[in-house]
Amino acid sequence: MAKTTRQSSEKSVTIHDQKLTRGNGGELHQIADGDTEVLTTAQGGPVADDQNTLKIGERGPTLIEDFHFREKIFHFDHERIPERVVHARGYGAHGFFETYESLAAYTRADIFQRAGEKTPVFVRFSTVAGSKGSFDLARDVRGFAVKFYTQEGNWDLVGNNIPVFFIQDAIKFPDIIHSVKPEPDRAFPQAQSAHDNFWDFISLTPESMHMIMWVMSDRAIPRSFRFMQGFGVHTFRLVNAKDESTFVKFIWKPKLGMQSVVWNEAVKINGADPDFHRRDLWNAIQAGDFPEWELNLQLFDQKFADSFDFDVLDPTKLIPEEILPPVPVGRLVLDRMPDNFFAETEQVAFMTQNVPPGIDFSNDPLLQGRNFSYLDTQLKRLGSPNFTHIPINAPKCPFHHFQQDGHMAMRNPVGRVNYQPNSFGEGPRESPERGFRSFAEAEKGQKVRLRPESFADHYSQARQFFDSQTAPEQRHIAMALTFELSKVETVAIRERMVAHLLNIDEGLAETVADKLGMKELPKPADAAVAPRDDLEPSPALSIIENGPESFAGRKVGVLVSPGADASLLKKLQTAIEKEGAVVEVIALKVGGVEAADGSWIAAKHMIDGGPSVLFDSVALMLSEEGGERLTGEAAARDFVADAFAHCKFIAFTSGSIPLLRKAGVDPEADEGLIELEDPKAVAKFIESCRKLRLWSREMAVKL
Ligand code: HDE
Repeated sequence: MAKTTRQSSEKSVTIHDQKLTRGNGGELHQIADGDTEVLTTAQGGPVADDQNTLKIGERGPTLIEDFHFREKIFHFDHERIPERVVHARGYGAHGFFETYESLAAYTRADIFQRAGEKTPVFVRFSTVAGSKGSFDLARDVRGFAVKFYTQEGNWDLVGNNIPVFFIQDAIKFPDIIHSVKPEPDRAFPQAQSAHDNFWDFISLTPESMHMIMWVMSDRAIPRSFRFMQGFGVHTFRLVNAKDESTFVKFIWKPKLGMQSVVWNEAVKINGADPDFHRRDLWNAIQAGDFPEWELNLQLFDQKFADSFDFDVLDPTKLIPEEILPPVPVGRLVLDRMPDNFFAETEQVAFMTQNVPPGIDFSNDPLLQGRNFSYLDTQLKRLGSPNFTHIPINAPKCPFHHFQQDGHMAMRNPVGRVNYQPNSFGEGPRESPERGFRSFAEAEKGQKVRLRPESFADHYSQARQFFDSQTAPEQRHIAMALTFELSKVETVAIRERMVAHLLNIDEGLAETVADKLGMKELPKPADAAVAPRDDLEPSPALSIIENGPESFAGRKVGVLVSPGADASLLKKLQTAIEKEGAVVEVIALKVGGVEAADGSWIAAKHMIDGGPSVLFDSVALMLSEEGGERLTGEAAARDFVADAFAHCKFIAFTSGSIPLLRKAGVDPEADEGLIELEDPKAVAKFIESCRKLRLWSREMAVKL
């Protein structure tokens, strides 16, 4: 038996200016002095020892009487709440919405009455399929949920970064989600649609084809939450004080323009930084570079709805901006991160049915179904009907009702009267004037389970979306479909998908079939309505056509070696920062390098920890000797080869040429490689960076 050795007395140690005391077994205790708070139990009892359980003798059994230990472990055991069944992985921020002009002609919603009015908001971005701990750059739809704390109650605009959806009726939601989630017997793949079940369901669901074009496009691999659009998806209604209704579609447009990554890059980012998107939002907000979006409305009346090519209640269709131009009505600014992720981002409860007076629903069957689901899901996740008592969910305007009691009730009514009508003259009353009045739409018809015929054209807008993409974007769609279907083991599913693609674009179908190694093309899928070829392309649907005009908000990775030119680096850094972008330095050692002039260049990453996929552009600032040295480093060669393959702009010093060559990159290959020979080259580099990527290189690198 090991012998217990009791140390003679407790010793004091100082670690990072903190005075700690060593206990009997050498464990460290942080002991309160006059200035610090005393650690307590949740019941408020002061704690003497937080390092050791209560035992009989030093090496004896633990006592059940140890209430401090019991409470600590009990609480820990219950720390998790169920993750969201969809959109589990998310990241949120606080901010405000500023109304540009009064929209009183269209809506009596208080938030839209006064120009310049600022309304507090909380926004949560998310992926859909992956669980809470999955990686950020999955190929997936992104949630874009906004909670406006208006003066007349919370308004939740629970949207996505894609304006259409997979299904037309809410009853199919559990099926589509089951199909994309990990397969139930094997519990994989995580956060990926590239598997049999998903494509099996999709290939049997023609109404998904429009959405599939979006999900296979670069929209599903955004560079940042800050560079993506958001959409309310459904047609909603605005209702004015005279109870007149106008249909509306909601669109968020990022001030910094749109940007996505390429798939090969996404795969590598997931390994290098699974938190890429949340880190990006955190860093931008902490640096005071507050992301902004404009809220745009597409407003239309019944006459437009009747004349439009598709049913405005069908959530698999959009209204092209060229046909119905969106009107900017306000801006959203995110300027503060939550103090606590769990309290706010995890516990926030968005609900489509949270609409203030003046905003109303349409009969879109998906929206109608959502209005049921979101309330229900909060009870499961947050565990009590009192989830509105949690500060992030509570309205910020006065509220009065007779709801009471239940688990975790935090606000309890005072006084005798908890009902109405009552004759004691107490408590709140209804207000027909101020209160929510549903738009009095006339409805008639038989009770049926039927899909309207006006929802039956599943291919025309899918084709229009594909036709509206630039050549590189079309290539990306073909490559994404090929990649995803290559992971599908059942050949019949691949064939069924190609049969659908034939109804969208023959060239696309042929490319995918060829890349899948299919010997012959299947027959086109049966279409309930023949796909149209007369829809004009809509340039608004392309990311590349709607990129930013500046490089602001982006990031340059600068690889340095010992002996680098510190003054050139300074010039480059100043120019990049003037553009509103950020520089991060990468070196062989994270400590940094000594520059040619003897100064010290600090690095943020060591080369293995800072691959070029984390940056929008790169600069190689290597000395002659340093350049040679780095040719022997696999991570340095990957840094260059990836930046080139991902069509990034690359600035380089002459000392970097050996590394470029070793990575298989000809320094004169194209105009995206910019040698930093003179100060003018810095300006040229920045100007190039504004284009984000040199897409013309893509065919040469054949990603
Ligand atoms: Fe959701 N969705 N959804 N959804 N959804 C949820 O609610 C649901 C749909 C969206 O950051 C859940 O609180 C049904 C479309 C976002 O917390 C759940 C249907 C759009 C978020 C739910 C849809 C969305 C959710 C899970 C088909 C874009 C995350 C957790 C009828 C317009 C919100 C929760 C956040 C979350 C149900 C379809 C967006 C289960 C039944 C279409 C952004 O209630």
